Amino acid sequence: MHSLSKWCLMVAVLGSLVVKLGAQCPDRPVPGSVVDDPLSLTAQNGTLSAQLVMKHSVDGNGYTHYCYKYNTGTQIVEAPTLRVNPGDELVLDILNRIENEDAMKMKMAMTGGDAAAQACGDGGAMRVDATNVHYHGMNVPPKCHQDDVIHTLIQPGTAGFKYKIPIPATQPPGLYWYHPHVHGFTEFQVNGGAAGALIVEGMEKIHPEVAGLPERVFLIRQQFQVPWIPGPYQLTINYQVSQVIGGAKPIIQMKPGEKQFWRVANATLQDFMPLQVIVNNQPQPLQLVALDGYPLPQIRTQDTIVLPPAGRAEFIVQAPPAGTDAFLFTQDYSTGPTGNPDLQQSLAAIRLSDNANAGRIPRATGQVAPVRMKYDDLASQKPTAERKLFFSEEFGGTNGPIQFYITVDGQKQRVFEPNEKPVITTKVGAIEDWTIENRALETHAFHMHQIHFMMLEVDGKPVANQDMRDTIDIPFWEGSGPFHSVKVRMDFRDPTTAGTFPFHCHILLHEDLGMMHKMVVEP
Ligand SMILES: [Cu+2]
Repeated sequence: MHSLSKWCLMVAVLGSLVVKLGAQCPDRPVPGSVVDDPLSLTAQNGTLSAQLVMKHSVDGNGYTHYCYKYNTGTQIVEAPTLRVNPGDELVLDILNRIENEDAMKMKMAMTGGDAAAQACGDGGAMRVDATNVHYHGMNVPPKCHQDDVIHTLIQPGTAGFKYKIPIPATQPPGLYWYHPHVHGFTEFQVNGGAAGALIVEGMEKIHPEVAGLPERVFLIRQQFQVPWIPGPYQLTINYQVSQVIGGAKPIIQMKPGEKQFWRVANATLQDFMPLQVIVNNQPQPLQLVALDGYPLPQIRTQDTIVLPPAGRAEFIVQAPPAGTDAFLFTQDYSTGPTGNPDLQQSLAAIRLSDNANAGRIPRATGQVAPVRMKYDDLASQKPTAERKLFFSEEFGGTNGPIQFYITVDGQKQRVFEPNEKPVITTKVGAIEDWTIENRALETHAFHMHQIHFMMLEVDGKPVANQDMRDTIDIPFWEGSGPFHSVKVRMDFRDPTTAGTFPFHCHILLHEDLGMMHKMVVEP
């Protein structure tokens, strides 16, 4: 039902959707309270083993929750932070206990799922109450029981599914995140809050400046009352609504003058966020340490850090003196004539107090030896292939009001189908330069699975910083003049890249509607 009928049924079903189940998900924090970090689960003796139970409920305000529930033995918490070291194994048991209306299940299944021969997990139809997990940004294999999202389906009520992921010794330390990735329905569960942080430890070994600093983990999520229907939305910080009309703001506690190490994930559906810390109406210098989980070669100072949806930034913030007004803020961001409005708002107030919570403090490691990073030599390599891809949109058609495409130049524009053949074939060992152009009147967020890629050029001009990223914005076309483009370098030398995996727009509605394709890296 990859067609107009799906779209119409979706809208019709959602319009009348009232689920009368009791609360299955933990209560979210009360507006105006102190923002706490998520519970951290740490690896023991080289293994982080945990069970997460996916549940679903609708709160008193009509917002749908999807939650990764974790039982500590004394309490149930939502979406814990998973902390691993390079070389550890992550063992994650996922139980799908979504109980949803029968009508939803019947009407919202998407056919065209994979043949049984390729199925991983329970198989069956892609539908709103099936789930799986993507380990966003991790350089791990796109294989069943690891980071496969194309074939893995965990259906409600089954015995569950076990992920067993060896974390490579070369995995860059930093902030990653996990979230469901069932094609056609990714937006629903992420909209409901199903997303958590995944931290690869060791940043202080690359950047000793963060050793000993209180560390904070903030996930910015976005929630629409009705997913897929454009309209007002809420941003939340660690599940606390950031802007309640006439209400109190979330409170981040800091000691006056204190430096903290903040690890911020843009876990929104579609919000491009120019982040700032504002003190007395002035954006403060932030010491940027890492982007998308990849430590920068040198810490650099910026007063605005632009994060596309799914991007992460890790930076050192210095608290102002006592008695100062301070906020974590996201500025307006223009996504173009047909884009979504990304509105400025304060995400949290920073309250200065000598009694502020200390937060988690990473060990100081003492002597720091120079560390070689995974992609250190990439700038000097010769590409083995060059490709051009482009984002585009078409109005009218059979898959909803707008068709969203990402296309390899020279191929036909078409939306993703689960059974499609990969649109790009390459081999382990390849290094490829891709130019990604945006021919749409809307900014898109390009995301590549399994690897970080290197920024080379924007609009044909070399970038000042060749950052390693996994998600970037490709700015909209103004309607005249040249298209904007970004050139990046893809590194498939690591044998863990072998397999079939997707690249796509990380505006989740676009991804769900097919702005995605597969590529294959042959061993
Ligand atoms: Cu998009």
